[in-house]
Amino acid sequence: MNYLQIKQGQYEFCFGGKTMRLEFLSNRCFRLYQRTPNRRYYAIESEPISEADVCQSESGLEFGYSQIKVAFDEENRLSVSYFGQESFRAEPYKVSHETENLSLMAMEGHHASRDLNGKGGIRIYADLPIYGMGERSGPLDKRGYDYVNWNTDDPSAHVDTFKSLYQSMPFFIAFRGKTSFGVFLDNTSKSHFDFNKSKRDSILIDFEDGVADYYFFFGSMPEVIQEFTRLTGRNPLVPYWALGAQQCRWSYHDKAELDAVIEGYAVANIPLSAVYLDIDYMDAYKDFTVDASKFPHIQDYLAELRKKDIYVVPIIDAGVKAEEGYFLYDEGVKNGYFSTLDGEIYHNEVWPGDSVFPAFLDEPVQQWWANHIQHMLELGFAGIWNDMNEPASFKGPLPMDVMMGKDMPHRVAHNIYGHHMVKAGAMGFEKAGKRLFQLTRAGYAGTCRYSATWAGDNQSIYDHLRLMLPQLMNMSLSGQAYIGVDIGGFGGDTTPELLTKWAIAAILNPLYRNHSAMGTLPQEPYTLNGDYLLGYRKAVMTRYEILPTLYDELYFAESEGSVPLRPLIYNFPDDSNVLNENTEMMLGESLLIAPSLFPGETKRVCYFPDDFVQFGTWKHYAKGHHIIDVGLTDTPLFLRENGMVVLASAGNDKAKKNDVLRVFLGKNGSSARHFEDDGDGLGYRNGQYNLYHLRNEGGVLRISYLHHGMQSEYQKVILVHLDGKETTMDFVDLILPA
Ligand code: MIG
Repeated sequence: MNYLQIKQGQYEFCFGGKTMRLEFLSNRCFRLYQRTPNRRYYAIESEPISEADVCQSESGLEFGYSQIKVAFDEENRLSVSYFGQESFRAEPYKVSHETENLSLMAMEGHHASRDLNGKGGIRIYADLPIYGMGERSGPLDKRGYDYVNWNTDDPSAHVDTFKSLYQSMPFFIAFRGKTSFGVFLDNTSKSHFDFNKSKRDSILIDFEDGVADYYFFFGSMPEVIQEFTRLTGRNPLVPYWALGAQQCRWSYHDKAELDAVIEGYAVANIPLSAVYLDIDYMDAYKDFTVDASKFPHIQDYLAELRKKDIYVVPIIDAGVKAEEGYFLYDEGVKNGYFSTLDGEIYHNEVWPGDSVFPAFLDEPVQQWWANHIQHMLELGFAGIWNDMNEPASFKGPLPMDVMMGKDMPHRVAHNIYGHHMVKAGAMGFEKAGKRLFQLTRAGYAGTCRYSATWAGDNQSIYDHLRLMLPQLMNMSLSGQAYIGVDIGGFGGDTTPELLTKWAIAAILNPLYRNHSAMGTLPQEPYTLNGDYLLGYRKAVMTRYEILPTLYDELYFAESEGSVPLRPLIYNFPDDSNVLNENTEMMLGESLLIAPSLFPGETKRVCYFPDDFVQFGTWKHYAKGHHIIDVGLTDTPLFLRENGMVVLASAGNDKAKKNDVLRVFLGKNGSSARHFEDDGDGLGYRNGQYNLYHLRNEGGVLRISYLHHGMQSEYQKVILVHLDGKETTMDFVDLILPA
């Protein structure tokens, strides 16, 4: 086979009838792609540099670097090995279409399962557990399912057969312990991933437009994810307040209603850190306006709430009201900032009625939007909640030719429209010099650089409580760190039992936000009574004890690419019991939750992959299956005995750190790292933080600095022993000299 060496480590040859390039980006990653002039990158910030030289090229075509070998044969087959073992074989692939007439079936409301006109693709011969793909319905292990990457706002109940939700993440991990591999197709057009569904022995990938651009990653699951996020980016650390309890509803209509919510929490004695303003705070649903008849003197009001440690996050929608005299519309029209069709500004309908859509893919549009976001932040809003950015539209989907930026038709811009909306938003935070806090509904690979994600419109049904775990775990394994779903369920009426069980099941979720839709029964926790209220409060208070670990994990996610919320298989890759564990989740290495996911249930089976002790009761559970209590006021949260967990003091009701460091010691030899900074601002990026190494040496806690960049706030240390007994010491007495 012929090939061309473009430069050191970069080769060009013909594969599947296309001119392809191959290059190694590291000893864990190679890229196989169709070279295109003027290619732009979105998931990654710029074209990656091949770091590696090829050390071998012999018969047929064989390239290798470090432990990765890639061989191509005359039949266009590709075979990859890692550490001397075959990793997978692959070949170019094109979807063959079903020829029957499916229109009658469609008339009855059925969907043909495949509706792609494949332009290219790849068939990978592998039959392994599959994780990742971002925000999806269905189980943790995706084998046997297929998914379409096309950001979709479908408010009907998200069931296992859904192909698409709001985000597109063309990335997955094929799990095989230390020699797992990951695949990322960096193509923003509609693509389709079939995991051993139509062909039992294969993973099929195809796409509708654009070109082939595959990245293959190798190593253990954590290594594959780390390498993927090294390329596509990571969620920056959120402010500490964002870890507290958050309350939302569509909508709190005015100041009186919002005050009542805050008061309700106070009376019920449940901590509250943030509240959200849904679309009705705006004047006629116009972005960047506040209806002063509902929220007078918004700046003063926000400042007043801030004094009570309540942060306010307003919604911003992608659709802009088309109305002359509205500043945003006028500015956009004047400067050509809106998406166009055939050269004219394209209109559709969203909440404000007749609406237009910023051409977010253009840099000047991003700058313009960023200025308005900056203004919102300067008013005192603490974050931005980005909605309807698939983009959603009421009068049918946007035509495929709508231009969402220069040379960017909807067809290829769709999946990255929301991505660029929050990119613009993040620029606004930068201009304001503030630590980033955004939520987005739509997204693509790499979007987490700019925004965190909540999983859109779930419903108040037990199926969606159960969906939460595998959905969040797979988002996590796709490199999204700060994530959550609406606690209690968004659509439909929740029940007291469902709401309380949800609050418990979500204790470890990075985003802890209760939200519900217009017209549904009130869902704020203070509307509960009896054991429901007790259970909800206890869940929140428990969460407030684990805030330091949550914050640590989010810091490590940004700085090292580890995963905060984890399926058990991430921590226990050799334990085949947990390959598809959909009902338990871990935070970091040592916290495990096994919540009730059914009505009426008070006991359930829990599998412990190691020895654990229950939080609060300090009951010991040896590795294996056990029946545990999951009543309304039980706390099915467990600490690993071979681990150490950094906690806040019992009774902590503030989403900020204080002068007490509380540490569950675990067994002799357990250790942890802990991060301390001032909880907001950007100082930590300039070294203003402390990183501690904590170690249990024969029952004695030893603390040393891994990084010492600020004066520590800690005075006291509370040691929590395996049996729950606590001893208090002075912080200075435990610090080892440097
Ligand atoms: O079409 O702003 O997912 O969280 O409350 C509904 C109203 C529009 C959808 C979001 C939801 C939000 C709602 N929005």
